[in-house]
Amino acid sequence: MTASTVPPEEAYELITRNLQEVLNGQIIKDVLEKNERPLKLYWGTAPTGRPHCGYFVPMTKIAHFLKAGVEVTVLLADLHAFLDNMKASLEVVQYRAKFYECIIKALLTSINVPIEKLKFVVGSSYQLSPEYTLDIFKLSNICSQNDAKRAGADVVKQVANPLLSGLIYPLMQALDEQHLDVDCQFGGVDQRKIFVLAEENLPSLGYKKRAHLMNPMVPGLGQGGKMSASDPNSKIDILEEPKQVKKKINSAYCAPGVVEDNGLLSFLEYVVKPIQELKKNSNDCFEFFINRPDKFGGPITYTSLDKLKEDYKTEVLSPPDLKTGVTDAINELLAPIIEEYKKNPEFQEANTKGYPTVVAEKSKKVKKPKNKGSRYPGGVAPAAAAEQDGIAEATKTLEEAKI
Ligand code: STL
Repeated sequence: MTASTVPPEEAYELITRNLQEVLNGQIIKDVLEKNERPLKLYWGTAPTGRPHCGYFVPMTKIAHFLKAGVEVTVLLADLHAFLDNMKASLEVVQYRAKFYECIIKALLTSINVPIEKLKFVVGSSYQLSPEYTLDIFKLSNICSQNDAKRAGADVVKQVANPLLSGLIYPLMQALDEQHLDVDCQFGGVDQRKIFVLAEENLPSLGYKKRAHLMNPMVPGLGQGGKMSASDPNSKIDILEEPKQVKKKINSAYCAPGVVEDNGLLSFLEYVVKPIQELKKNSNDCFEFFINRPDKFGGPITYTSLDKLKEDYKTEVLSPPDLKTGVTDAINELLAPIIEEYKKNPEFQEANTKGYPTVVAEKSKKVKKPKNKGSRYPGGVAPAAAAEQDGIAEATKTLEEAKI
């Protein structure tokens, strides 16, 4: 029995499409060419802040992997969420892991990706085993403190007085490749240093070196394409209601004529276009409708992203008109996910228990103290310092309220 019906070259093209970098692609090619079993891959995510529209970007890649016949595992890295400056308490993180799972399933389903073969694994289900623990100790005997620190530099939140957990985090991510029994790991290019740490050290433990697939970092909606935890408008929640989407997109930074680091244009390039291609089973297609007011030229449909960018650069297409089109596109993408949320009680429970909110008392607006690290005299407790991204304005988490 062959493992995949997709020819190896075609599968490799799909697997590596739109990526920024591939390390050890030969490992992938070998498995595909032998075709004795499916290629095994995992993508890890730490269930911390609320998933936002940026999540569509890795999802289109997961869609490519599944289409290529890859056996895909999503790691819900609950212990990593805990280790990263306690971005989530162990109690609440279980609900967040469930919430992420529901979001990922609803999101993939909404773009017509069959998910029966997609596996979900919660990190703590195997990371507390004696074998895994022993491997952490073995790795800690061959990696220097400096290696571990540097590996986590782009991923672990950098604070004034770093905790030991920030050194354990990258070691565990490297070990996940072995303990999830995969051929390759996929992640953003921000994971690169951890990927290299894994490649350099797993062989010393008698484990095989894995291939690594990296997505580019996609600009968000804030100034210079930045997504900022302190600016709720720079992130659009996956469950955001249409009115809020409109408000957030309207306040997005979008300089006229500037196509570089433009979060709205990036959304079209890395989300809208790949999703349309997936739906139409095509390598290159694009159709984008803008309900432009008559006084500015009337409704228009672009069938080429390059033409749209060109028109934006020459200011034929204005920021407000681009925003109208993107708002409609996002609302169209989110509608089926919100619909699923409204009819799925498990999804709702994961949301309310994973992200409990209280209405902030408007009169008592206290200035957030500056984070000088948790061990600084009078410093902010790590959980508060790392307070969540993407929480609706006028609300704060219960965890924060308790402090
Ligand atoms: C984040 C944000 C993000 C990626 C990750 C975490 C990755 C976490 C992870 C943990 C363990 C693994 C692999 C990946 O084995 O973009 O908060």
